[in-house]
Amino acid sequence: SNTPITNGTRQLSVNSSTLKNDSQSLISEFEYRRNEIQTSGSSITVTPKKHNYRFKTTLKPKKTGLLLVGLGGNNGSTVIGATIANRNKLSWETRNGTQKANYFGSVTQSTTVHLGWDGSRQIYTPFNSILPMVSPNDLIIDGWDINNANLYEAMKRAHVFEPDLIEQLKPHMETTVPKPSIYYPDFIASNQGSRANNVIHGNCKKEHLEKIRADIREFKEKHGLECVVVLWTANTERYTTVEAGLNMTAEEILTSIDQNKDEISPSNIFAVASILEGAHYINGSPQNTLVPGIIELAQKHQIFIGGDDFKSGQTKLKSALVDFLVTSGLKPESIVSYNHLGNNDGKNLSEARQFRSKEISKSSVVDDMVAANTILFEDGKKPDHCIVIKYVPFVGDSKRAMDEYICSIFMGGHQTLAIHNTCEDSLLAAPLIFDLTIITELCSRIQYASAGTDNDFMAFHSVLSLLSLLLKAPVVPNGTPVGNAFMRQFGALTKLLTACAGIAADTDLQLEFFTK
Ligand code: NAI
Ligand code: DG6
Repeated sequence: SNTPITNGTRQLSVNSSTLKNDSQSLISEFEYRRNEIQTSGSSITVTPKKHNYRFKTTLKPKKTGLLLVGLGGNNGSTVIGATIANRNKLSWETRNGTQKANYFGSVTQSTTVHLGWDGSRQIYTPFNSILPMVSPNDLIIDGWDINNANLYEAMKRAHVFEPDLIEQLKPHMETTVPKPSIYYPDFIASNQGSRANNVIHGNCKKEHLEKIRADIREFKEKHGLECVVVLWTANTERYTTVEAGLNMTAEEILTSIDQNKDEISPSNIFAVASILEGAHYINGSPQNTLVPGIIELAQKHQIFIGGDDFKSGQTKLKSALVDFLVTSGLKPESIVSYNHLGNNDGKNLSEARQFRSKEISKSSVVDDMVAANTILFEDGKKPDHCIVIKYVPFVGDSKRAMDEYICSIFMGGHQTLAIHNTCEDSLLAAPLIFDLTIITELCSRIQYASAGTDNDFMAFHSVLSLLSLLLKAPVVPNGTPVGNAFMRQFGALTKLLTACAGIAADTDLQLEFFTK
């Protein structure tokens, strides 16, 4: 097909006999090469296999709405302010000069993908030019918060944007007040109590569920939306109990809500409400919202769910750096990660149960890289890995993350790396919120089938593990390995996009340069 795919001002044409473009959808044939492995003791048998897939991608992005739980928080107000600033091409004065709105830090908006060599230079194309995607500028955004500050006040309270930008955004934001939300004090830190002045009344969890469902329906109808994503960027909750009779099956979770059980958290209610209303649900915080019963419910309703916890700064770097160290044959022995921050997230995490949720999600990120190298980690013992988070109000949203990595190197030596990362936390997290939404919407337009058969096209698994790149502790379908290594995750995403676009996967082997 030579029909170009157009996204904004960019056009990408693919000449391939295995691609059909009927102007409504693309159908591509893809040969997936994957080794079949058998192990027995210390011997490994590899059988190269080919699997033929067919992908069907609807070309027209859906009109998409994003509902944020925690809209009045630092991330929520930054997300909404940034879309307004970009949509209106705002620029503002800082002490370092004039700054223009951008989407730096967003994989979909600010990265490129290698396509090949045109004879004189390497050719890369923007990530969002490979397949049509929703622009963050076009997202309709609203949401809930337990605090009633309007979004101008919320933005000022956040201390994320420069004063000149905040004042330019004021007329766009001061009229928006988040919808009242669900507050069960036992789930977030007790120091958040004074913030809870915008709550849905009553103690009946079933009624709370119905209220949130009605909010989602009303939002969808009001804006004529074809796709809604509900994303939790509210306070980190404590873990909830996971046990038979409570939340292990779809039926159990619905019954537990009916029975008003204490262990049903606000985020459980939001996830269930979303699924029942046909809205995809993403958990940007570390708590274990996506219990087995919610996963089963999502599968029944064919809704995407993703989680847990945005991988924005320290953990993102760790997921690239430890992969690099292990791939270099160096053995990380000790990883100590300190954080101090002074925003409301830090305040909430200063209590033990909420800290514990975050400690779990920050700690699991090196496991796959350690397991990948049995030469370095012969005895299977993982590196010592310690996470510390302290609340220091003065630093506000400008989080300090300090890491010390100690590696065993050649002949008994040690290499110590010390990293100091200072950054507005929400300026790292907000771009991920756009990406999570945009990739989820895109995946709702992609179907796959086994090529050469009459099998019907099917949607991806409800647990959308492709979102792993953006999440610290990826939730994956039962029995699937969790991958955290950053570039492998990025590769999985870009290879899927190019496969859907009919572009033969670039192996990165670059044979043409050393076989001349
Ligand atoms: P924040 O504390 O500024 O915002 C959270 C908002 O949620 C607050 O406005 C609060 O009033 C509201 N809230 C609490 N419970 C609620 C409920 N049940 N319903 C509706 N609203 C509720 O926090 P921030 O910095 O925006 O972070 C949000 C979440 O994202 C936190 O859980 C944080 O751990 C997580 N996160 C943040 C990252 C970052 O880089 N900023 C990265 C990774 C995760
Ligand atoms: C302290 O670590 C606060 C947390 O909410 C983090 O800022 C957030 O989870 C980002 O984590 P990371 O490890 O990706 O920087």
